[in-house]
Amino acid sequence: ARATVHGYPRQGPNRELKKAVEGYWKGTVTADALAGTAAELRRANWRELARAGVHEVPTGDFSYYDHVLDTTVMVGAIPERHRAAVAADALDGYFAMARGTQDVAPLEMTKWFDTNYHYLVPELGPDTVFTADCAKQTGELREALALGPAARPVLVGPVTYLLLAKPAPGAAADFEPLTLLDRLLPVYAEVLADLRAAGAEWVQLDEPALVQDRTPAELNAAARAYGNLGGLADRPKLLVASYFGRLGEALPVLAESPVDGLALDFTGAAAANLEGLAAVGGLPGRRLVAGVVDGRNIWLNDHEKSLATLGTLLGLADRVDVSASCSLLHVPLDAAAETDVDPQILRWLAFARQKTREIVTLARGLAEGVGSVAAELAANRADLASRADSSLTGDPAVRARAGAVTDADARRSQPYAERTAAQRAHLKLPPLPTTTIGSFPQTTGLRTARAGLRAGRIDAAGYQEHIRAAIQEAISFQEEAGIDVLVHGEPERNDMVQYFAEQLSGYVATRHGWVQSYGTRYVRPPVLVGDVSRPAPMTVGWTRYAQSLTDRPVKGMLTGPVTMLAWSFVRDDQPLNETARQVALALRDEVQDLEASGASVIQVDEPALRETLPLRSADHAGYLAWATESFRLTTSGVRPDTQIHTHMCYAEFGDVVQAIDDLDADVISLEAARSHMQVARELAAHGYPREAGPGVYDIHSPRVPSAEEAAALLREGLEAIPAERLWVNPDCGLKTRGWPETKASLENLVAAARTVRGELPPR
Ligand code: THG
Ligand code: ZN
Repeated sequence: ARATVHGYPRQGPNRELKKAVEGYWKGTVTADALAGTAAELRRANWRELARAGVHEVPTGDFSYYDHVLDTTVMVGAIPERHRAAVAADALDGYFAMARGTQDVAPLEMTKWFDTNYHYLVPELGPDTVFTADCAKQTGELREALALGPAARPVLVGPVTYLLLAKPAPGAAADFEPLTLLDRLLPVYAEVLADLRAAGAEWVQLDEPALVQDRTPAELNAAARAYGNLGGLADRPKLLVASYFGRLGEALPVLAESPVDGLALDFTGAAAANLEGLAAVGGLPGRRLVAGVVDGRNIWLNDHEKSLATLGTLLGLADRVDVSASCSLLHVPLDAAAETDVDPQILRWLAFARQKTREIVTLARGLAEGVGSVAAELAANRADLASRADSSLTGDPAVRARAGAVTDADARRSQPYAERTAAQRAHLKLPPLPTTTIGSFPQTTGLRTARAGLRAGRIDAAGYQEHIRAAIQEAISFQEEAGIDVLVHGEPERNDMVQYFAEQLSGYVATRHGWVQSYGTRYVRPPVLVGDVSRPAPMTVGWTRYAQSLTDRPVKGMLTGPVTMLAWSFVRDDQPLNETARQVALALRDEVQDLEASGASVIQVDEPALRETLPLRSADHAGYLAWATESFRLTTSGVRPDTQIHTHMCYAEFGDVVQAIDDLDADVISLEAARSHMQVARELAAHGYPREAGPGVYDIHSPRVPSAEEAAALLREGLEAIPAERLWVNPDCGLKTRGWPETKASLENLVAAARTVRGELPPR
């Protein structure tokens, strides 16, 4: 048995890659310097892995921006609108596809399965012509081989690549990219031949799309793809990898195909792959790469359990190697960098570096017997026991409270139809009320103040002065602009999940635990370590301060329990729904404190509700049940005349529209400007009975919408939703925008609302 990994964090210990790429965009780093930094980061990873005892290192997993975009380049599927830029300069063309330019829109970005990583969506049509461009893959393979270790190129597999694509502009909306498979396979064949010529013994083809529900036609395509590639004469050995769950009906398809090995996920519920593998008679004469170390959460591996799984697997394949379940891209680099985390807790955590050592230990234990790793196993047992026995993870008061929750606790005291009248009487808003989603521009002044506070250049009082000034500015602007329901603008929050996690007991925040979210953007997901409670109010002070500056209602702003889990590393020692319930109860206290301090409108955002939907439809109902219950538990302790808002950041929500209704929020704001109020029509078609604010201002671009444009969208919205239930707001928060365009856009939004109010029939 040998140790390997599917992929490694790309950014470097101090996010050197982010700095180099952003420097290149600004013009302060040359293309040569960027290439040099990137090559050095790759070499450092390979050296680190080889020194740790990894026998076969991955190559091609590195990316300047995104590995799916790299695959688009590899197969030559450059969209028509980007071809001139790519022809003029490959690197600038690459970034043009990723970020767009003045003249052309970028590729769309979306979530990589159920992770917090975003990839760039390939655009394919009936006219797409594929051509092989192997330079990146063969170049990186040669670099790694020159350093010494065995190396295995990792590619996005052809079936997953096509399943992740969308119809190109101009193609029919129902065009299925998978129909291009026969055209794509010869290009993969060429890449494989080139990689073999460059020295690859093995090549890994990633097919995570096969852990989702797949139709017989899609499974048939997978069988054809691997029948074809496996049958090539001039090819390296093929390792097909799947992860993020169990393969189910796709497992026999892959096991029967003429490939030389499979890499399977055996963590969590994907342990079902073990029975699946046994059911097909294993992989006699072939290689199995066993993903027994969780590649997307940060908890220590249970070595005894993993060795038991590996022992069983030994009987099911010719050769069993050890890896993480998926690329280590989804975890931070090094837990040892976290000098502020309680050492008692730190010993339970494994980031990429620690996971690599775990994999090496397990491979050695499997190859040479457990006696060869006795010390490591003893330490692992002690670390696990220290977590199981720790008083840091359990809070009897929290458990008692969560255990006593009843169905009634998660229900408002009055149904929507009754409480809406109370809210109208209480709030006295005009028809088509205007509001914003919550955040206002995070200026460099604010960011400098936050950095200054961290570095000790300014003290807490000085920092609070900055925040107060920002709130004053936000309130006076909104009053002048004539907005009806105001926000304080969230100047005190960097990342909202991080902000709340830092204040809740049971959560641990990291300082250096960066994980790539998209391109050069990273997040530091906090860790849910123990039972969650709220030692003190988290937002009440700032909201009350904002309310003291105005007679108009100021919305309280919170992040909901589902999103607090989705963007964190979650506990693996209790079911997700229990953690969700604890977070919901902590947030419920905040909601009630906001109400007690005078807030009559409170917004609880759930941008991650849709993206956290399980990959298999059989698991949807169970997830949506606890997700909606935890939202209602958060929001249902208020008076009938207190209005609960929620917000979600996307336009596609067909598969969760019933769940949105089940949240029982009074008002929902959604993205809609780009799709011309499509969501308003979908809500109406569903019979959604509550108030809604489909966005009339696309905040994803600095463009200022005119008042006429916003009014036109509003009239479209009115065709689906009656005036007494329609709100006027932007698509999303304004954190990433600048003040000048924000002010101009919101003034136009208010003007549009006034114009359209004037067109309403008298009541
Ligand atoms: N917070 C968290 N996860 C998220 C989002 C979020 N996942 C989905 C989506 N939003 C991802 N979007 C972004 C947008 C911007 C940044 C990261 C993810 C970003 N990051 C800064 C950077 O890399 O320079 C660092 C931010 C910081 O200092 O914390 O700009 O909103 N949790
Ligand atoms: Zn949003």
